[in-house]
Amino acid sequence: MIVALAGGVGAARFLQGLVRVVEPGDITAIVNTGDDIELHGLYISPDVDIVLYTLAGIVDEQKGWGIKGDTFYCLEMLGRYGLETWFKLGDKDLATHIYRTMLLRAGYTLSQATEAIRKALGVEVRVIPMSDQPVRTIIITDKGPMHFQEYLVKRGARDAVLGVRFEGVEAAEPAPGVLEAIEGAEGIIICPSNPIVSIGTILALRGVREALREVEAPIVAISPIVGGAPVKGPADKLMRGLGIEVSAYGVASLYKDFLDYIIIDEVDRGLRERIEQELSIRVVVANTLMKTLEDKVRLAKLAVGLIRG
Ligand code: FO1
Repeated sequence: MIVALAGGVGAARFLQGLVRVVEPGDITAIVNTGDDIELHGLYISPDVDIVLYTLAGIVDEQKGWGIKGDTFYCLEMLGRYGLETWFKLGDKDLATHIYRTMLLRAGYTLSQATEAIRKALGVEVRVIPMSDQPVRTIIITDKGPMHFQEYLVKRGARDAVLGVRFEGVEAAEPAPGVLEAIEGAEGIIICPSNPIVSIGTILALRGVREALREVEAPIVAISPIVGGAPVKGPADKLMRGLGIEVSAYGVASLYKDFLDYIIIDEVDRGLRERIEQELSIRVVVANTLMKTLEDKVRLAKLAVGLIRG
């Protein structure tokens, strides 16, 4: 089994390549749920949905989230009732959130609800939300603490970041199967996701970092930072806010206690020696931008090649 630690868009794009290199049934994706939010009485799990929609072939490829060709009539109507509409929930997307919320109210755990959605969408990759208990990523800014989606989507990541808090993480457990998947993995891939609020959340769960340190299987990360900037999202602002160098070196430093290999982009070739010498992580230089399906497959082949030797 190949295990992938995943956030949203970057991870989902990488997984599109991975399913063409490894049997989908031999892949387990452990997905961040720190971004989850309740809006309009519905439970929304953005990263889980991004991964599921992408693997089901129904994602809006341009945006990387939501369902392609979706309409927004429900949201428009909610706006007429004076409700907040900054989080763009499409009509089809809303069906997922209604279904998930129904299942949760009926007593399903988040991982059981995710499994039901996965099956209905015909996704063969095993997708596990990182925890069945709530963990909320709170960004501490100069305007006060706020939910990650409020920081990113509502306020466009414009506030100065002073810190990050994972509310509830002490009480939360990794979801059933998370530690077992890591312990029994043939190899582990840290997807090109935000190292603070996507992968960092998963690593903050009790026992996850320890399991990664102890596992014998190779662990490979793909840097989401290319040429000093994230391919997508606010990783630079968050890393800078926490005093972490915004580079592939900075990413590697966050994983240095368990990582065997990091794949960095050709433009970052100059960081190779520093990462290898200071952090003792082997560096592979490649084109990491995933524009076409061929790019995704090539990157997945490289990562799997490092695992399989
Ligand atoms: N991202 C946005 O930038 N704007 C949105 O309005 C938005 C809506 C949305 C709805 C459903 C969903 O599953 C994801 C959505 N996202 C939106 C993406 C999401 O907020 C972030 O990309 C992830 O949480 C980051 O990992």
